[in-house]
Amino acid sequence: MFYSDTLGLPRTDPKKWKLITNELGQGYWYYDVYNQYPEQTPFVKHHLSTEDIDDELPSSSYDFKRKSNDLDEALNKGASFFTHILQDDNSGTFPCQYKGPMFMTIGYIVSMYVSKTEIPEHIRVELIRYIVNTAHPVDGGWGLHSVDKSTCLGTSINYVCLRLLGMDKNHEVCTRAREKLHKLGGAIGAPHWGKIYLALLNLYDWDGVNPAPPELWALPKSLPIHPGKWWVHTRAIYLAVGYLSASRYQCELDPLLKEIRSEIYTKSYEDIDFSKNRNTVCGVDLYYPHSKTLNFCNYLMVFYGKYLRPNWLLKAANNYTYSIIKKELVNTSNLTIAPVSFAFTCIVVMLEEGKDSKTFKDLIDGFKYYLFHGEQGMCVMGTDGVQVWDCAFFVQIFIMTDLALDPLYMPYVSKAYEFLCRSQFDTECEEGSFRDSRKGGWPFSTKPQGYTVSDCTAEAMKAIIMVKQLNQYKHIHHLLDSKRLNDSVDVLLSLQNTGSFEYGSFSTYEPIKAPLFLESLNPAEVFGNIMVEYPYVECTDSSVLGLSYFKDNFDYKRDIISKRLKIALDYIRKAQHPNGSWYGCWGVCFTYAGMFALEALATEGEYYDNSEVVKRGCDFLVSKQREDGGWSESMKSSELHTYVESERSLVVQTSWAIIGLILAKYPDQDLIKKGCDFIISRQQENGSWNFEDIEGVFNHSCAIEYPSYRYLFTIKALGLYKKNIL
Ligand code: LAN
Repeated sequence: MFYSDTLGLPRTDPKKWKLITNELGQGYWYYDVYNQYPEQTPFVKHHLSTEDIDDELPSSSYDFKRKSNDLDEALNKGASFFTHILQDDNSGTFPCQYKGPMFMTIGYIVSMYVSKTEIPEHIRVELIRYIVNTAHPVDGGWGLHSVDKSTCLGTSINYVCLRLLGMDKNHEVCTRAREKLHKLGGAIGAPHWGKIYLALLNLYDWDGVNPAPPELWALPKSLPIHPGKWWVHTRAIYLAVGYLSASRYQCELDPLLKEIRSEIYTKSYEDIDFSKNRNTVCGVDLYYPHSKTLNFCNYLMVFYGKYLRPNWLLKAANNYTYSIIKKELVNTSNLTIAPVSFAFTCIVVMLEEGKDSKTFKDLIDGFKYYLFHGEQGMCVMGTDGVQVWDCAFFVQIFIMTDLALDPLYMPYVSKAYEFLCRSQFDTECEEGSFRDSRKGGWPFSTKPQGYTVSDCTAEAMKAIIMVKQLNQYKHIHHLLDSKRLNDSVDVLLSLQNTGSFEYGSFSTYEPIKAPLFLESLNPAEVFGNIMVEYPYVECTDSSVLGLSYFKDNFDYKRDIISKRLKIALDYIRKAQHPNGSWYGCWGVCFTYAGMFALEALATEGEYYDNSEVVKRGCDFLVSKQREDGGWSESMKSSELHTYVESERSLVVQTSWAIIGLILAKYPDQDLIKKGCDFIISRQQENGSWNFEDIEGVFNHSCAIEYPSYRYLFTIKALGLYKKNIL
């Protein structure tokens, strides 16, 4: 069944993999040995390079009432490629491998290992390939994300993954990685989450892991440090980690784990005093060092856990934690919010209900929605996909560029619209699960995942309104009535920060609920801004776009929306840096935020020639254009909070800059044309654009890929150029 790839590693047969998706956009990979499913879709053929699909690409004969030129051709070829290759028929979404972070796959491996659940052979082989293929080419280690330097977190956990997956310690890949790990001081300096994974595997002592007491959940709800006020991700992760660390759960020590203990440290395991290493973090990993306050709190919590906590209280706290976990499993159709919390939750469920329980088995089965296969192998993704987010942009961009009127693309736009209609939340969360109202909102990935995001709601709502304005789509307008759009507006308004924190702005999943200085309790060491919600300029921009589009077309709450738009725009203006840029938190970086901010300001009538803010925003972008007409911002900008260029210009960043400039009505059209020419020059013969560099980021330090961006934003830039300038 298996053969070897170039590195001599076993690999599965790419022709046998099928991607199965349901109508809510959830997808999983199936190794179809007996050919039970129809042949591979164009997406799979392209994604795994099993077949050349260039001959299948349809071309448009639609008359755009303009003479065909290079631009038309580039646009049509790009649109044809994107829709044909990436569209998935069942769901109407664009599947992709949402990869980059190198600390997700371990969660799957640990959950399987501690519960002694066997990993199917075809998955095991591909997980190994992914880890091997992403090793640092120079030193053989791994970083926090796929384009990072090697760090102690990345190297220790991925080394452990390979060993648990069955790679021999004398395999060249392991030898190199171990050497690197030892140079980094060994696994003793792994940051908090690394220590937690290792402790669960009995490879680290809980005495060396800073505590996360579950009792915090029992504090009065009004206190600012109550976990219910933390950022939803941190909340979900520490909910499960609180239970695990207070129970000090470790799996049984077996011969393999004993061997690994002797491999990952620079001295013998028995000689390590773990309690002295709670705060030991390898220098290269450290992005957000502990504050003195955190160290003091940790000291108190350790003392409390060791000498003061009665057993009955621990039990009661864990019971309460588990009741919240159960509610969250209902809220998220057993997915929890994302893969890190998911893995920790799996282990808690195993401890509470046993590995033979239905709840546990269902959960383990759910890992399939986080696992995604690709040419480099299989990995756990950052979320269960990018479905709603990509579809919302796709619909908007195809309408904005008139491509949605082309009969060739109409079926795709319809399907994506139908998917968005199906994906709106129509129920509320369980009582007592510390969740806000979600009815009317949209998630980032899929409805089953269960979490409303501000900008995803705004972009999806805007896409739906745009379809509803086109007569050509009349037959599907009824799928979402205006009452449901009103619900979206209500959710969106409820997400705006209107209290004393960052007035007028929007955050991600909830409004800010606790003072921002709580960040000084951030225990994760490798990320910034994880403790509470923060104001985000991109989320604010998208929300402005959604609300202003709604206000222009409907009467519901018009006055309130106008007032809210005003304070949101004030926030956007205030968030601009003195050099005219905006710092972007979810894409790379100033270019990404610049595009969103300029688009939001333009919707409310602010352009280059009538607004000082817009003028400065444009001037900043223009100052970064390169000789070849492109932009080249690197992920380093996000880490360092200052504009850093990569070696060569990049198609996605160039598209973002061009979109911002066109929408801001920047007067120098030659400059814009140069950017568009650059985008076209990088297009391949078949209409595609190649992957060039990682596009997204989170928590200031971790890069993540958005594979659809190189189609969506190029098409938008070229389409806007054609419409507004030519
Ligand atoms: C995402 C992905 C999408 C992203 C946008 C919609 C683009 C953004 O505008 C708002 C925030 C959001 C929803 C977002 C939040 C953080 C996520 C979920 C991620 C970057 C994908 C993975 C990441 C998650 C936190 C990973 C787990 C790691 C932790 C540090 C908690």
